[in-house]
Amino acid sequence: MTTLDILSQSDPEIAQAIRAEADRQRSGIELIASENYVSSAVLAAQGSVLTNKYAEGYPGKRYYGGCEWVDVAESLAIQRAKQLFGAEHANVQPHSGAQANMAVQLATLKPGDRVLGMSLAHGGHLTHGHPLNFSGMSYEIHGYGVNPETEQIDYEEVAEIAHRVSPKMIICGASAYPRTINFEYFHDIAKSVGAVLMADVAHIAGLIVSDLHPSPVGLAQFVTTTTHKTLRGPRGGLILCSADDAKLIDKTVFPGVQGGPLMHVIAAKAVAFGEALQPSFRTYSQQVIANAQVLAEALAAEGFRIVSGGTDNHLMLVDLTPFDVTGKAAEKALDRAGITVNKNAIPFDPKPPMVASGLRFGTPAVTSRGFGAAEMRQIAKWVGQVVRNINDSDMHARIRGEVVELCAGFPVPGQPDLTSTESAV
Ligand code: DSN
Repeated sequence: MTTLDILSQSDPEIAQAIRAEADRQRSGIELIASENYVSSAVLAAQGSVLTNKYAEGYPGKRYYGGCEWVDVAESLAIQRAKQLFGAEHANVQPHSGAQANMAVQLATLKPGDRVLGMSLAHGGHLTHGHPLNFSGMSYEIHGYGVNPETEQIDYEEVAEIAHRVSPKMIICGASAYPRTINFEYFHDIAKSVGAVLMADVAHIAGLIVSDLHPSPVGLAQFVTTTTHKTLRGPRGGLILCSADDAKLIDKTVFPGVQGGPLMHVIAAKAVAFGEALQPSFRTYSQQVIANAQVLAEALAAEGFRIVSGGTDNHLMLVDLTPFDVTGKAAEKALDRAGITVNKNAIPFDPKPPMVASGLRFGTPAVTSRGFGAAEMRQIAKWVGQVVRNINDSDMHARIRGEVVELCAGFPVPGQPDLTSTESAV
């Protein structure tokens, strides 16, 4: 009897939602750039009895008894994170990337301090200073974006703004930026204006630990990341810093912004970090990038304009303007065809974010299930057909059938015991 069978008996409604979601993940093509499929080992740790334990504090210094085994798990997670990123200190407790960013900002800034971050409209993140986020509410935010010609970060412009506004903190890192980020340049700019540099590498962490993207460790005073995107771990956050800043960061995460750590998630982080330390993870990351490049070229061949002309990492932004279709309409139509993406603003987008002129595509999840160049070319063909025939529901349904057929040949990692009895497809 599987754990899901047990759940089916005690809570059939939730069990059915999980089965249907597993079916959705298995039978569709997942191209959301921030998603991935974790291994069975990561799932086992996350779904374990460690969820029962309160462990406020840090290994060896807890406010509760009975922490000897969760101390083992957290110590392993810390040691593996340090090894993976080559960092002096790791705090593995942030529940999310947003909380990791909040902790670093709270540790280093006072309300009203000036912060320079990449604007969300050009690929940044809510926690880098959006007015509706704690960062935008607490600090005086200044934004930088991409150059209108190259659609890439204009480092000279960043330097010019930094000298003009003298920020206390500069944030680099992005959620929708397909090009290599020059952390040395950001380090030099931050140093020249005396700003703290925070690098949020949530999207590219897996590429960094695979030596396929330059690392900000040693250049940025603080490095934050989520653990569930290209890093392929459980949903959560991580902060890396020097030994000198260790105490400051630890006390800001707990008790500063969080209470009890999620020990089951921390154990799953340890498992994922262990997996990322294996040579096979680098091979996986190489394939993530290779797939992204093939997909970008094949989408361009279908007539799509690829923002900045291509990709260096795991994602690309596609401008739908040549097709006179919105991101919102394309996302819905592709969903009907079994292809999951998200609408996304393109730089200088005249449309509001909930409509958007573009789509963001990413290859971490499909690469985890074994898709390669041939599948990327096939996906681009389907995307072209759907977007050219945006209102043809019959065609979308036909493509959905073909998608299901393709997906049947590529098992999703981590789901051996979720075989459905009630298919959602
Ligand atoms: N929501 C994430 C993404 O999709 O990139 C960022 O936090």
